[in-house]
Amino acid sequence: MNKKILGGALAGAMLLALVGCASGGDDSAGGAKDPSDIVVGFAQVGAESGWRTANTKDIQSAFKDAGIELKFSDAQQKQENQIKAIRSYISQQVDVIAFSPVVESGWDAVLKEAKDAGIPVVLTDRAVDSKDDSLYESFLGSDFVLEGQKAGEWLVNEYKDTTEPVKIMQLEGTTGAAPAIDRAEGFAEAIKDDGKFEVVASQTGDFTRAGGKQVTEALLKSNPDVDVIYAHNDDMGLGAIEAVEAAGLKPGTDIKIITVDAVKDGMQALADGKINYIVECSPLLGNQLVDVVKKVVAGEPVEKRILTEETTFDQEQAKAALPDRKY
Ligand code: GZL
Repeated sequence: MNKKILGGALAGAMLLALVGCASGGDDSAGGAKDPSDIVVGFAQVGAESGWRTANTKDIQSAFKDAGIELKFSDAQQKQENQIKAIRSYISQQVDVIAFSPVVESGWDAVLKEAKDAGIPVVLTDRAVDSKDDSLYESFLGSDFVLEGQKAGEWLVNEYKDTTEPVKIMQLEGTTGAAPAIDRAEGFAEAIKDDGKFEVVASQTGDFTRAGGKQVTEALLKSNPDVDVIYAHNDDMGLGAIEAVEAAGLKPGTDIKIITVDAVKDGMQALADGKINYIVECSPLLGNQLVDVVKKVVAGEPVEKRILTEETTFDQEQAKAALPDRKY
């Protein structure tokens, strides 16, 4: 290449480099972007429960209202599918990756790939057990241990005037999932000092209605005299109701049922007296996630742990709350 063309090429390259920086092309340094220029990749767990459906709907509508592009994937409750989706978002060079880890473990490698690619990650709903919290900007979701404690505390109070043994069947969420691990831990913590309580059977129903029904049918055969069913979510509790009725028993009366979530179907069963107590777990994380994404893109600080507000419902409270429930 002769000197004249070489000189022109160098000048052009320098000009491009300047323009690139000037137009904010280098996002790694942060800097507010118009929402319409932000692209987020979201790797959802699946569509296993009423809670998940409500969570997906809320996140999609929040990003639509914010004018931010949301690439969305449904992993059908398989970790390998979530990892594939995250890798795809990395190759598409999205501005932020958000996801709800289906299980706690096994994320460090792919989260390091995102970090090395300069793409910030936000955890929503469920946590990871990684020791390196530099792998994500923030974890936005409920305190599942507290949810389990609230369920156990209601049970302790419900049986405070009896000394008879109380046999409990526990329907666990997805094996290895943070809400399953933590709700079991919190519940056990709350009942441990009262010797009349015994968890006589505990098995995963994978957070689904079908799983709750199948497991309850099986466990009732081997434990026909259980007094209480503690289900880690409404959907498994609704499946348990079907199994209890098929066994000729009255759910909420012959066998008390406690669940977590407070989705519409669960609240209706509570109002109808088939469930006795529900601990709320809010799926409405969309607006908070939009807020975190905007701050992360703008290079503003975000809290490492953002808790969601939630309450509890007994049967009377459910009747009053049902007309206004959003999900
Ligand atoms: C809890 C969420 C759980 C719900 C289930 O935040 O991860 O997963 O309790 C859902 O209904 O399947």
